[in-house]
This record gives sequence, structure tokens and C-alpha cells, in this order.
Amino acid sequence: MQLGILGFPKSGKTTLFNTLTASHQATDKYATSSQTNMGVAQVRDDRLEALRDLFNPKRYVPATVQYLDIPGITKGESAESLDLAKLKTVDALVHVVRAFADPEILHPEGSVDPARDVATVDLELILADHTIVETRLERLEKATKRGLNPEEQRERQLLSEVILPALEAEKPLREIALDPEDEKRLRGFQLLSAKPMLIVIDADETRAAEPPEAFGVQLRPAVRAVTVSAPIEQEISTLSPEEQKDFLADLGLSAPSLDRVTRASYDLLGVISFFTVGEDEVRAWTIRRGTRAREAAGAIHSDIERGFIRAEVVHCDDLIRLKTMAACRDAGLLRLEGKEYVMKDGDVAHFRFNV
Ligand SMILES: Nc1nc2c(ncn2[C@@H]2O[C@H](COP(=O)(O)OP(=O)(O)OP(=O)(O)O)[C@@H](O)[C@H]2O)c(=O)[nH]1
Ligand SMILES: [Mg+2]
Repeated sequence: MQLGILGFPKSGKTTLFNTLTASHQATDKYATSSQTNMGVAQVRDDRLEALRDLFNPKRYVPATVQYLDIPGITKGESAESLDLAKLKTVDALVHVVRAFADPEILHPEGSVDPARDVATVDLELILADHTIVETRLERLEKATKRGLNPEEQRERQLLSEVILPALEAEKPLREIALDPEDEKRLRGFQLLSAKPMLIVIDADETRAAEPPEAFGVQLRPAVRAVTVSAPIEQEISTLSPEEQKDFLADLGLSAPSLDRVTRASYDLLGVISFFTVGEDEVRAWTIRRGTRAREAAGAIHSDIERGFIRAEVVHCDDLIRLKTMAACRDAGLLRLEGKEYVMKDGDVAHFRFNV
């Protein structure tokens, strides 16, 4: 799972990236970065930590999310932007919006205005998509002479009757409901405005606990938003857990941004975790919401999916409460589930298979 961080220059992208991925990439008040960074963030999960404390495993493996941090985008250049093109393959976008005041750091638009920046960046994504869709339509138009096959005809209809009009109405494609077939058709184009988006408001320390709405940012469909103070969060991430708690409480926050951003990213992508436990390893696995047991087993190994017999499943809340698998079995909470079972967030599973 990969998320791409984008936004205007000097909005705090790399500061946030460093905190999320425990990296040390350069951030600067004046010089504009031209570097793309990639890093991995662990998704902190209280439930998995409780399981670790129960099993004391040799290996502890939390879920991870990958972040890509690209240089700031320039208004009006999105269609040709090579940096923006790097985000084609990501699963979701993280738009870092500047809300902090600092007279030394120039905003390319001349003033700090989060709602305007959200709209402007959306428009840039729409323009980049528009270019791709138009190019494809021109190609299909040319091909009509030789005759289009049914799939190409359907694609042309989708692009010219649904997608292009939406883009021309300046509507991000993530807001368009498509049937699964068309969604699949569209996925091949890797359009940016079709990707779910997390808006991260980078605010002054004194406003870090305020909701995004307090900055005038209206939430549209398929968008989530959180407020952080990126430099403060970076400081917090260097503290011990106890010190963190005090610091956060002073700011009126319940959890570090690292956790809030990775959690929101996770929710945005419609993914959940299931866990495997044992003396060797306690581990989280990431699957799409709605995944069935057999396919979930494939997240661990394709052999387990192929040879799937059944899953032994207990919810982590029950296991954490009763402490051992045996106690869960005695209480009738350890269930045998077949391949069609829809996995739930927080399930602890053991798969029986035969290859
Ligand atoms: N006062 C203040 N400064 C911030 C905040 N967030 C980031 N900065 C500063 O803004 C400057 C730019 O931060 P970066 O994280 O490099 O911004 P960026 O968006 O990655 O910049 P580019 O990659 O060059 O577009 C740095 O000096 C940061 O310390 C904030 O919330 N408050
Ligand atoms: Mg940067």
C-alpha cells in the first residue's frame, strides 16, 4: 500500500514525511526541494501491541504503509509535471496544506488560505487527468477508421460521456460513482483525481487540535482530513512514550499525528488488519475490507490460499481479554470458518491448509 504526499512548495510535506517514516530528509525555509523521497511507516495498533505482550514473540511485525514525498507542485504545470506523474501508481494521495503562519516562508500564492489551496490542487489533478483522457480519446477517434472493437467502443463512450464532462465541470473523479466494470476500465489510466485523498492541514502549534473545518476546508466525498503541526509532531516523535503523552495533552491532542495520519490513511483505503499470533511471530496483515478467508490467507502465502481448508478465528478483543487460545476455545469463541467467511478488522486467524 502506497500513499503519495503532494502539495504546494513549502507546505510542510517533507517535515510530515520525516515524522511518518522516521526519516531525516532535508527541509528548508527557502530552497525549494527537487528530490523525491520514499519511506515506510509502521501502523501503530494498540490491539497488536496487546497481543505482543501476551505472546512475547521473537518477531513483531506491525502493518506498514509506504509514503512517497514529491517536490511541491506548481500551479498551471500539472499536465507536464514529471513529479506529479510519479504519483500515478499510488493507492491514495495525501495533500499537505499550509495553514501555519511564518513570514519568512513564502507561499507561492502569496497568502495562507487552506480552502483555496485544496481547491487549486484538486484543479491541478483534474487538469492532469483531462490531458490524459483527451489524448486517449483522440487516439480512439483515429482508430474508428479501422473500426473499434466492443471494448474500445465502451471505453470511448465512458470517457466521452462520463469522464470528460466530469473533468470539464471541474469535478474530481473520486466523486463519480461507476459500476465495477467501468471502474476497472478507468483504473488502467491511473488518473490522479480518481484516487482517494487525505488532506493534512499543517497548522500552527496553537491550532493543532482544531478540526479541518476550522480552517475553512469543506470535506467532499472520498476525502478525509486531519490537522497536525508538522514540526511539533516531529519533535514529539523523538520523545519517550511517557513524555509524548504529556506533550500531547498540553496541545489538547489524543494521539501523535503519526498515528492519526496512518490510521486515516488506512481508513481511506478501505483496508483492515487481521493478525497472526504465536511464539515465533505476532504480525498484522493488510487486506481490503470485505476480503474472504481464503483470499486473506493468500496475503500470507499463495500456497495457503491454494490449499485452504479452513480458518480458526477468534476476535483479538476476546483473545486479549481471555489471554490464551485455549481459554477462547473453552469459551466457544474460537470458531472454525470456511473459505467464504468475510474477515473482520481485528480477527486473529490461523489457517489450515494442504498442498
Ligand atoms: N512555523 C512553521 N513552520 C513549518 C511548519 N511546517 C513546516 N514548516 C517549515 O517550513 C519549511 C518547509 O518545510 P518542508 O517540510 O521542507 O516543506 P515541503 O512542502 O516539503 O517543501 P518543498 O518540498 O520544497 O515543496 C521548513 O523550514 C519547515 O520547518 C509549521 O507547521 N509551522
Ligand atoms: Mg519537500
